Amino acid sequence: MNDPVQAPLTPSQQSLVEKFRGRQPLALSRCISLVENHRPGFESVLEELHDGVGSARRVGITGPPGAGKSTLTAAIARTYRDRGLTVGIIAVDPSSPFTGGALLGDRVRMDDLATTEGIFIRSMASRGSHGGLAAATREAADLLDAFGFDRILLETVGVGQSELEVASSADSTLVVLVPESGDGIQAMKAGLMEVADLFAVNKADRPGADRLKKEIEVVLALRTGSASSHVPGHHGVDLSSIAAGRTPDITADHGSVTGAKESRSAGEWAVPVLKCVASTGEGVLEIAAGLDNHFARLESSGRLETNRREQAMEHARLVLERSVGRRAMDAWNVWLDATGRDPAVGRRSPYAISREVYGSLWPESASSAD
Ligand SMILES: Nc1nc2c(ncn2[C@@H]2O[C@H](COP(=O)(O)OP(=O)(O)O)[C@@H](O)[C@H]2O)c(=O)[nH]1
Ligand SMILES: [Mg+2]
Repeated sequence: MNDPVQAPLTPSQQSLVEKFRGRQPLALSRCISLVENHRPGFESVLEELHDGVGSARRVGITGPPGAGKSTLTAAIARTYRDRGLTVGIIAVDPSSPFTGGALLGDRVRMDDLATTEGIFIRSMASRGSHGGLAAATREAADLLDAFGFDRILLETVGVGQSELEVASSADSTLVVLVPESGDGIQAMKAGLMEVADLFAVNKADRPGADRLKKEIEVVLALRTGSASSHVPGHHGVDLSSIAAGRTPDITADHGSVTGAKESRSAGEWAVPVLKCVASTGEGVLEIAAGLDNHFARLESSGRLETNRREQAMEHARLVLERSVGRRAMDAWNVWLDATGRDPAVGRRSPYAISREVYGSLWPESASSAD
């Protein structure tokens, strides 16, 4: 059965880790694949490399599909590269334009190993299992961090619950919206207001950017107002719908993904709303500067340390959940092989079966389970 003690590295994993430490891009790529596909021993490799984690700054980039996240991610990466910084990018999107390889020019393609430019891009498919996406992207980002990238950008495909978890697992969360299609309303619905440390109003070359910027600012101001008053927070629902000039049903349940962002950012951080045109690079320097400011605020307020500790705890919880689940499935398969084909099994309740398997999982706890 699974031993809770971390398995030692196989000789080939040992050599992979050595090449990783020697900063060979191919080793980085192979480590990410190992982790992404949960191949045997992937946690041992992560543990082995864990010492190197912690110096990169992480930015989550989220927003509705088509808002220009990939374009903006590439543009931000370019500004970092111009400053001599190295950048690792994870695009959680199987259909990401990165797969076409066009965004950063022909030199840098998805999964390209051309780190000569100081940029490494990796696209990851979203996983179905509960909590799987957050853990998988976290671990891939840890590898980029341990490899030595200065900045890590995590782009999500949309704004579902697990994607917001991914975006807000970074140090700073950038939310990208566009003037068309009533994105301001969408933002309040999807809980984006809660996770944003900075808003980018992209496609400012199109009409309506100023209006959207103002809309977001009004809602942010109302939220701040309600946060500093002594009135229970639920009335924010009405305020945000008034701000949007819509009927009050739209934000009936804008549940927070990560808890109050106010406390995550701390230090009275005023969330900036910045216009940009990602496709031309206009306004992108300001966004990069805004992210720098946010990080500086996190550091000076002590919030960086607290956030990272909380994120590490959440990661540990996910790893535990994953280990227990794996062990349970091992026991399940053993039980199924031994007993599953017995016709009498169909007459037993699922609860009794589950209890029996559970008992084989932790034999010492079987007697006290009932
Ligand atoms: N007009 C205009 N188009 C843009 C801008 N930024 C991105 N786009 C285009 O919008 C489309 C979607 O961009 P993409 O980065 O793939 O969006 P994502 O789905 O959020 O990652 C692409 O055709 C981009 O070229 C912008 O600032 N202005
Ligand atoms: Mg994209």
